[in-house]
Amino acid sequence: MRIDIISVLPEMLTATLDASILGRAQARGIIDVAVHDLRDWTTDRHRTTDDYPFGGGPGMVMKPEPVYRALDAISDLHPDTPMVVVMSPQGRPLDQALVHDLAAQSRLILLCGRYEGFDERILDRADLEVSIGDYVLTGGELPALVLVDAVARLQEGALGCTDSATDESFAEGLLEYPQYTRPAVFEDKQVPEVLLSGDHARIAAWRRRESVRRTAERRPDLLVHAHLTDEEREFARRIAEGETTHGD
Ligand code: 9D3
Repeated sequence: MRIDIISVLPEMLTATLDASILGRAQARGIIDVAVHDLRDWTTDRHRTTDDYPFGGGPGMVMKPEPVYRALDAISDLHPDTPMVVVMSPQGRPLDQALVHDLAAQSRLILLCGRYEGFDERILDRADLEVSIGDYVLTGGELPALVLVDAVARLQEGALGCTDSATDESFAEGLLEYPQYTRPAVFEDKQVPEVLLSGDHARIAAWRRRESVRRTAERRPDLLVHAHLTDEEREFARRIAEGETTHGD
């Protein structure tokens, strides 16, 4: 998979991309990420990428001409047609289902802004606008890195352990169960007895129940799409409604 990222702060991206799982995936040729400085496609002496908004108002707006030139030039670097993704607070919220769709593309171009917004004509070139959540950041660079990290770990061979990507809680629609390691007793806190029992059926049943419990307590919104038995759904409903006895 090939990913091109356009930004006026390219150094903010390169440092992170060369490190960690992304650096390894890049070194192994699983993904090829290239970072581009938007100013390379400006033509004026000051390498201007933003301007005042027509109609007035606060902040600056990203100019269309450098972005159009960058998209044309970067598209031509590779034979496949890229999916153009603009990182924007107004975008579709990123979730694991969208990450899977993006990971299936052969090419992405990610456009990051550092301004109050994009000239609307830039968005005519976007196949998709993506947000990483409802909080205010200073630009699209960190969201682009989040997207690349999530997409890269789904590429074949990017992970150390091959089934880690499929055996994840969001795939099941439930939060993960509590985990423990040694020692069995730490500061008077005992690891649940069932986990020391060696009874794999009982352990699996306990973990499943704790996943349902946690999801009902912390993220009841996820239960809408979770695959639960009738009994699990009844258990989850009792917890979500705040009943005090959630006995096992
Ligand atoms: C406070 C300024 N805003 C209200 C008029 C608009 C605004 C413009 C640009 C708010 C944030 C930004 C910069 N953010 C991004 O470019 C961004 C982002 C984000 O802030 N949160 C979550 N996902 C994303 S994706 C891109």
